[in-house]
Amino acid sequence: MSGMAAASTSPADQGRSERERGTARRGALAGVAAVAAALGAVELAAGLVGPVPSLVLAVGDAVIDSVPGWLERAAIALLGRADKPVLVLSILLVCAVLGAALGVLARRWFVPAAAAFAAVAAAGVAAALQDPRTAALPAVAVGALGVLVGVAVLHRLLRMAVPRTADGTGVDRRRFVAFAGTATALGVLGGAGGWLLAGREQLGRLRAAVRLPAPARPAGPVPPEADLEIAGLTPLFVPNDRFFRIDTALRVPVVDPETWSMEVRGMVDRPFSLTYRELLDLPHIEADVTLSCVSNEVGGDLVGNARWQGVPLRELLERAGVQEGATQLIGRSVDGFTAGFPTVTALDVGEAMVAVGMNGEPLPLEHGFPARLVVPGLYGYVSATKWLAAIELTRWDDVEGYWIPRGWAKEGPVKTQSRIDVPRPGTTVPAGRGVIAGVAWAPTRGIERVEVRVDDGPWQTAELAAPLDVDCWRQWYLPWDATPGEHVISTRATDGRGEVQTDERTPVAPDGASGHHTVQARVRDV
Ligand SMILES: Nc1nc2c(c(=O)[nH]1)N[C@H]1C(S)=C(S)[C@@H](COP(=O)(O)O)O[C@H]1N2
Ligand SMILES: [Mo]
Repeated sequence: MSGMAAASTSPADQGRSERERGTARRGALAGVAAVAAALGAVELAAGLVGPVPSLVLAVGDAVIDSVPGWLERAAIALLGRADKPVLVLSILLVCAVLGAALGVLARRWFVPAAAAFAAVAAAGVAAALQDPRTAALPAVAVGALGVLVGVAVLHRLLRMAVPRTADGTGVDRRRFVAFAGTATALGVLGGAGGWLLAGREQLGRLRAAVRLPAPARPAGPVPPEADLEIAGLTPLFVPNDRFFRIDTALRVPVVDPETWSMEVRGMVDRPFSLTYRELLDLPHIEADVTLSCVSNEVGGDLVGNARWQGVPLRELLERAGVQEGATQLIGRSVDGFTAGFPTVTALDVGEAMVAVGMNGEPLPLEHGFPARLVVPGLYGYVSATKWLAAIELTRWDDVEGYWIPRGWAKEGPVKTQSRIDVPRPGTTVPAGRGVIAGVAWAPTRGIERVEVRVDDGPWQTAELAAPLDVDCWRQWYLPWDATPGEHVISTRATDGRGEVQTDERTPVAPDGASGHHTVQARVRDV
């Protein structure tokens, strides 16, 4: 009895305060989950919408702009390059603490808490509007979305968290934790997604603002006879958004051209580096070059042709002064990918270049913006390094490019190939006057002749489109009087040196597929 009397609170009081603590804790959790969900929605929407920056980063910018200079310098001195991540994490932490406080508050005073939530969002929007690139209406909409999501999550969670009966039953902890956890996880995912999108979005704008200089040595005009424009035939120049893409990058490296630079280094007398601006200011060439992947099967579509613009490798190597014995040129990407080929190729093939332009535009992000290598006559895996960071001169045996230890040949010259595009394999065409058409390539050697054979007939010489350059593929066609039934059509090309494409079938590994492309065509009676 005395013990009871000594206790300052009755068991009933104790129970109540425990319950109180329990719901306060759940209120705080609900607030944090609501903030996470709201921020996720906001960041994802901002990333998707475009002319709205991340609100978190906007607040960060506002903080940087408003802290006194000595504090900023102290932060940089203390944190170094971690200053920005630390700032962002601090903002997220402040948001979480604010959310927890609002969650506790909201148990009793929901409307004032919701209003405070909206005020915080408004502050974020206001910070975003400081950036002249921000569009006002979408920014407000993004902020409103955040408030909506946050307040809805908070409301839902509080209804789950606050006991409906006096004895504290009616709270399903499992459901509460599951809902809060899901909201938080979705928020984190949304935030991460928005982050990735926003980087691309910003970069897209920087890229769109780039003006490529007029090339000092432009490629010639394209005569109309160079593109046959036959329905179903691949165009002479494959549009950038249809150009095949091959790389090891899970997500496209986001390289800011304003801070990017590339180095020419290794076994050279005068190593140097170039900013994007400096690269644009050097004399440019243009070249029509067909790029092929070593993984392209016979008849496959991992091959494309584009008009590339950039600075000849030869110029850069002469400036750097290649040393005796530097027999390999390694292209190193910002993401660590490497590809190496003989230095003599870079010196002999005048069109080998550090490319900044593709079909009249700055390189698309997927194709290596801001700069990549293009080397006519070599498969991409040994030559065409995208998102270029450095050109390194080494001895041939000292360094292996990314794919070499993975079972691919060290040297990768492109094999002569001819592909049938029309008729498409597996389609049925009407009997009568028709056409067989395709493309053939042998970069650095050129295409001299293409032949076509139907069933067991003789090899017939196809008509070739006007040639542009030896590095560029050529379209071809053969008028065909199609008779009803099943047919087997084959093609082979002869390169500019008179060498006929082999019919020996080899797999893509280790050095590219060979053999004739053959399609089955069904011709129906009309
Ligand atoms: N940084 C980087 N560059 C790269 C690659 C890569 O994985 N990473 N793949 C190469 C390969 S194997 C090919 S075939 C070409 C394809 O270029 P594209 O995607 O522009 O068509 O890029 C080359 N450059
Ligand atoms: Mo490739």
